[in-house]
Amino acid sequence: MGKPVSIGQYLIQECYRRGARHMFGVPGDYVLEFDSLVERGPIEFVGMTREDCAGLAADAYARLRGLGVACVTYCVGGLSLTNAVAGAWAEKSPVLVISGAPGVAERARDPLLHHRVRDFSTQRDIFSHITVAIASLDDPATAYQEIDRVLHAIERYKRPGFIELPRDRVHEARAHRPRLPTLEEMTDANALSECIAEAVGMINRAKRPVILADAEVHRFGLQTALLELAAKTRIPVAATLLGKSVISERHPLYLGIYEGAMGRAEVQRYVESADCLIMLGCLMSDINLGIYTAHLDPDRAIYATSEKLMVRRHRYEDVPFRSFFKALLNAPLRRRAAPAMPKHGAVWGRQQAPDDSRVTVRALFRAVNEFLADDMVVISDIGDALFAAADLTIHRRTEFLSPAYYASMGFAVPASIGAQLANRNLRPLVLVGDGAFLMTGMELATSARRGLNPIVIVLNNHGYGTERLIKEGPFNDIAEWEYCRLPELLRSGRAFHVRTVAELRAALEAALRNTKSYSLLEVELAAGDISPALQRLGARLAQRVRGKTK
Ligand SMILES: Cc1ncc(C[n+]2csc(CCOP(=O)(O)OP(=O)(O)O)c2C)c(N)n1
Ligand SMILES: [Mg+2]
Repeated sequence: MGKPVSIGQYLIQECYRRGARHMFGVPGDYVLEFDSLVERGPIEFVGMTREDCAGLAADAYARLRGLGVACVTYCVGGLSLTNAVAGAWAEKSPVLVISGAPGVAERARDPLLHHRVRDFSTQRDIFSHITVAIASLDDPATAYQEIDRVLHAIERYKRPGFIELPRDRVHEARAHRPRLPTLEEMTDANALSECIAEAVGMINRAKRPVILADAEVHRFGLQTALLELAAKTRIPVAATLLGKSVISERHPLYLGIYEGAMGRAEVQRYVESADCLIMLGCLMSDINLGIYTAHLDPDRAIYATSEKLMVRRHRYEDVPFRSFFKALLNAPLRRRAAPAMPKHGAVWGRQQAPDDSRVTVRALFRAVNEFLADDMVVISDIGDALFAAADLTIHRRTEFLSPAYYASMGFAVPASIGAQLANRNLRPLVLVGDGAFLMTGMELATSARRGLNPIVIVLNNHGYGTERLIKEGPFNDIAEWEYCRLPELLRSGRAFHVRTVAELRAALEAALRNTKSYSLLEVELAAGDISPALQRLGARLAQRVRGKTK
């Protein structure tokens, strides 16, 4: 502190201090000066083919490391990022967008500089709707505080933030002394002790409490605390679809995915009959709540997130999620007898289909479930790739990533790049529909360039299967690619065309051995072959689309 560093250097330094070792982006003249500063510093610039893909990679990176950074040029780059940033907002992912901008001096006569839309502030105005904090570093006197303010807000709410850096401010420098409040300073101690007393009384009185854990436990890095809480009290834990793998799915106290009537009946029964439901970091989204088939009674619930803290009908202000979690862990909660847990049925069938039979969704997911290894992170795109994956058993915690709430197609392939760069010990297993692959699958070019080795399974059911289920029509047909020729085009990678169960097994084994490049498995499925989870969801969605909801 105190030593003047330039605005650009300070921005890089603060991103690095918060865990970023990579920045994802595409260069452009308004950001080149900053890009070249990044190049000389400790953060590696990862060039992607498109800005939206850079945003998705930064999102996955953020979910695994606590901060992901996308760095792009003015408007043409930034505005292409908005959908990815909207997803990061909706699903609480701490992404920082850094956009270059015309220099402050260049704007004096209001010129029509290239990439400008309406006003020089238009890009900022748009981002102000989808980020938790924005700043334009026009004024060197306040730039450092502004950087801190945005990064602090991202960290506090696990939502994206946006910083615009005019190209003539990158090397400006001023001395500065920013100071941000600590967690203790943000916490109202009286409110905390009162709410903990109420929560503890309720939990200790309960005969059958259940914890329902969701994405915020993951985003705030509280997975170990969650395990301790469960181990200490022996309260069983269910997860939501968005929070899937927040706890190892092999943990003895793990109940399964709760998603109202969309999920497994035994999990629904167990969770909904609890006399105290401790909801930690839950997003009350339609998919998480099984298209609102969930029956969760607020009179029996403790509801804690970074934005709201309720014990039954009582609301407590100024108690950050992390403070509540820590205090609950240290509170005098009683230890219970080991609970009777519901038995998990064999979702994918006891036996694999015969070798020469055609691959079905069931056979595919059964094989993938067995194939999963400890060092894999499963990344599911929207479509049956996600719904079927709900029933995969994830071995360790935080090894399942998906856009299960915002549900924007095209997440998985770019996200696999962010995930693998966030943790080089993880091997991504990407599950993606043919429709979603057409959107962003070409980003495999970046995986190839960087020698990454994801195993990408394309579920080729010849079109928008999920949509077909809701309403069939020619708009659900898509182009048929020769997926297996991608390695030829990209001059790297291996590809396998899979039609039978035997071919599936052989391709998975070969992919596992191919550690040097990506492997792509095009799995040929019959149109109309869908997972049981999607069958339930599709029926429900179709009712809603037609306006018939109960
Ligand atoms: C960006 C985006 N556009 C459109 C949709 C609407 N949508 C939801 S699922 C789906 C079809 C997905 O097709 P595919 O990836 O082949 O998976 P499948 O449903 O066949 O399993 C579409 C078009 C969306 N979710 N996101
Ligand atoms: Mg499809």
